[in-house]
Amino acid sequence: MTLIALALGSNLGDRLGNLQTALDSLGQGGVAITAISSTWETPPIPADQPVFLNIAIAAETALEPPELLALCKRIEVSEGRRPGRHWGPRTCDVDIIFFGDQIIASPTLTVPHPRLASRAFVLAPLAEVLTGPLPVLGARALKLLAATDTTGLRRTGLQLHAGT
Ligand code: A4P
Ligand code: MG
Repeated sequence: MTLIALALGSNLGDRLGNLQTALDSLGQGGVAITAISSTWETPPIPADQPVFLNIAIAAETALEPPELLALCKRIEVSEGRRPGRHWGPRTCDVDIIFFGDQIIASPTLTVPHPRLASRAFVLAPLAEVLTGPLPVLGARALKLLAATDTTGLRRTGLQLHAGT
């Protein structure tokens, strides 16, 4: 089993429902969720689209990285995500942040996620599920978060749960 961290985001439709469905599908697909962050409302980047709901999870899986990526992409498609513009609005985005302490640089998969350290919408939820030094990077998520722009970031009272 490998310890992994995923970041999920939604800014179209039933955002909370989309995220919960993604958690259910991850569970059914071989991802055993061990921690789920609070649900955060985050200003969109770029700004000309609806506000996002973002969460992070920690989990264990026996899947290999390409299998996990395929699962993430299947979930995005099954949630009705259509090909759109880069960084554009989406019903559901599932990104692999860490896969154990592996460094992966293939044409289809980059881990740790390349924009992790500059993104408050990833780091704020991540800091709740990975409190210690992060894999590969060594720094704590909270420390990295302090160097980012956290304007408009808001923890909602909504809590998601691991699927049944
Ligand atoms: N890919 C490579 N590495 C990874 C990885 N670690 N995890 C490849 C997942 N996928 C990875 O992704 C394009 C391709 O990246 C995949 O087919 C996969 O082979 P995509 O999800 O189809 O496209 P995208 O999401 O538009 O591009 P990208 O670069 O992944 O964008 P990000 O970094 O996911 O950013 N603002 C707020 N507030 N909250 C958000 O969640 N998200 C984005 C998307 C932009 N702005 C946002 C948010
Ligand atoms: Mg993505």
